[in-house]
Amino acid sequence: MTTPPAPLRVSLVNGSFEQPTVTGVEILPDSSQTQAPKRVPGWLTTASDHMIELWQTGFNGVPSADGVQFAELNANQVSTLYQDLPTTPGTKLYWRLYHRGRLGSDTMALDIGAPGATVEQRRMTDGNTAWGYYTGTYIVPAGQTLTRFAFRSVSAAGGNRSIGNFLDGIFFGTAPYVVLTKTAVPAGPLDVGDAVTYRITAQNEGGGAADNLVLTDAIPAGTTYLPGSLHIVDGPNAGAKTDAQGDDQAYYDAGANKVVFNLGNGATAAGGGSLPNTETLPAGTTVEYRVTIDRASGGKQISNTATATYENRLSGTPEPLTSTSNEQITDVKPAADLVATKSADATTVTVGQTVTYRVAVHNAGPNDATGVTVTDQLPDGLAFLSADATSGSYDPATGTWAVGDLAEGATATLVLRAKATKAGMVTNTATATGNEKDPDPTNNTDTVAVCVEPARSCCDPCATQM
Ligand SMILES: [Ca+2]
Ligand SMILES: [Ca+2]
Ligand SMILES: [Ca+2]
Repeated sequence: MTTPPAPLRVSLVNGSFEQPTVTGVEILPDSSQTQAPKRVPGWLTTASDHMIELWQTGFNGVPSADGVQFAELNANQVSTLYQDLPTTPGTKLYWRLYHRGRLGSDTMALDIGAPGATVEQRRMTDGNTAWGYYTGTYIVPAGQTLTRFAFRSVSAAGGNRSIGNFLDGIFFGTAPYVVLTKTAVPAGPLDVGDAVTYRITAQNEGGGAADNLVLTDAIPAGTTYLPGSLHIVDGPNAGAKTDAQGDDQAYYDAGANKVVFNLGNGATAAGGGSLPNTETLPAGTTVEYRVTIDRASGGKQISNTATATYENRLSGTPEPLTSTSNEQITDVKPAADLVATKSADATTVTVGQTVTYRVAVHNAGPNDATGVTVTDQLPDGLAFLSADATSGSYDPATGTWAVGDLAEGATATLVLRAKATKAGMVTNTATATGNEKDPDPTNNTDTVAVCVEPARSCCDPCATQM
């Protein structure tokens, strides 16, 4: 079953206050002030002047908790900093953030809910010597298609509510949600023996990163893995990978007949890495490998799905998750292995005698054959007498035996008689062809040689001696 579509992705914009780049401290317009040349993307404030205060790490001796910038909740006024995000009711949202006091212990509240009807989720008090780290979850209530995620200043050391409450490294969003898309190139229908390239793209349509991302693809039934074909086409650590296990991020497991790719930022031979959501680079990662189509797949379909396992680490305990790709189906054209055999009843004859050839064409499968033709032109020195075929007919003018259809496992035979007209070695070949792909062309031809000796006359002195 294909993984169902992701719930609406929720992901804060500029949650770590890294944009725009500031020097020291700057008080800048919020994201509603679209005419301002330099403003803070993503964030809105209830302050009437629409100003937000960003700090560069180290300013006044305060280091950032995440990245190189952070925010002070109150710029010029007591206010609330927020983002409104479209949400799918019933979705579980995860949040985490860093909070710190400025002059002493500052207190702030996290409010989440419909705009105008937010509910306090947590009250946080932190001193000015270290960042406090907080995490939590929130289930979007029925009917709530827009959710406000808001920070409200409650109190600040020194009594000035327009100073205090540093914020950084905020995440508020949906769990990671990996979507796998699989294609086969070429699309088909293909022939037995053809190579197929499977290409699988993993994208994280969730909010949080997909951690420990491992993609596994069982080699589809009816195909054989083509050694040396593992490749990370784009994404972290792109390039060719070896079939061996333990030396790089991918391997072919011959015992289980599957390929395994450890993917994402920081992936190694030992395990999967982290794939951020599609709004963050890299926006996904693509791998490929190749197979050849087995003879047994003739006239059938090859079906293949890939699977990814990963973890949601947005809350304390990693939550294991799984995604399955779309089912990729490739049609395989029928194939028929025709086998020609030819023999002569006698391989030594005398001029004037009849040479009897027995020609057979067998269909070794895997599918029924159509339009089967055996070409068996009588060579110089043999004059056609008669032909008896179990199916179809033989045309001595062209040397073509039009067999017609030949079911899988069936054999058609032709008895071909010719008169030897001159002495010498006569070599004669039969070659079978059909409409279907022949997976083994080496057995389509058979040759027999017949020695024609000179006729003995009654006047021949040699003959009279015998
Ligand atoms: Ca930051
Ligand atoms: Ca390898
Ligand atoms: Ca053949």
